[in-house]
Amino acid sequence: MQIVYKYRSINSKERKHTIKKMSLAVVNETTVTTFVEDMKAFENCVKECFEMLDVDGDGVLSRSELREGFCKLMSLGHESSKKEKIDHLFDTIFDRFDEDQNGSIDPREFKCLIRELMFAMGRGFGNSPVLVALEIDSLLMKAVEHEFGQI
Ligand SMILES: [Ca+2]
Ligand SMILES: [Ca+2]
Repeated sequence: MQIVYKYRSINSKERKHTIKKMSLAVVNETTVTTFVEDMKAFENCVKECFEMLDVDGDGVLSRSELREGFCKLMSLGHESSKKEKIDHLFDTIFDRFDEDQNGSIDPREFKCLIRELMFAMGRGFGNSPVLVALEIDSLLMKAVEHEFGQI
């Protein structure tokens, strides 16, 4: 007698939907600063982020490209109540870091931007450990992975 396992294999595409995009981590200021000060790890990460955000691949980030990836990188979430606040914050950041005022962020400007934002986040945490929910692709998650020697 032959048994047919008709439904044995699970479609891998369906499985992907169940994978969680958030992760809990404990961070403090040192987590962030150690990462930013590790030139090699930090630069690799910045480069990776830049390429991810540069959707049209022209080597610079337009306002909309940066806006699109901003929430993800900063792990700000997507709640609509925060949207206005984030828009305002985003505009301020974009204008400040677009040093040559050409309306786009080049890799050098991007690195300064990420560096400052990371330090600002670090100061926000202070020295006592803080439990945060992080998006897998966020910069803080990279800092956490760095702390555990994974990158
Ligand atoms: Ca671009
Ligand atoms: Ca620029």
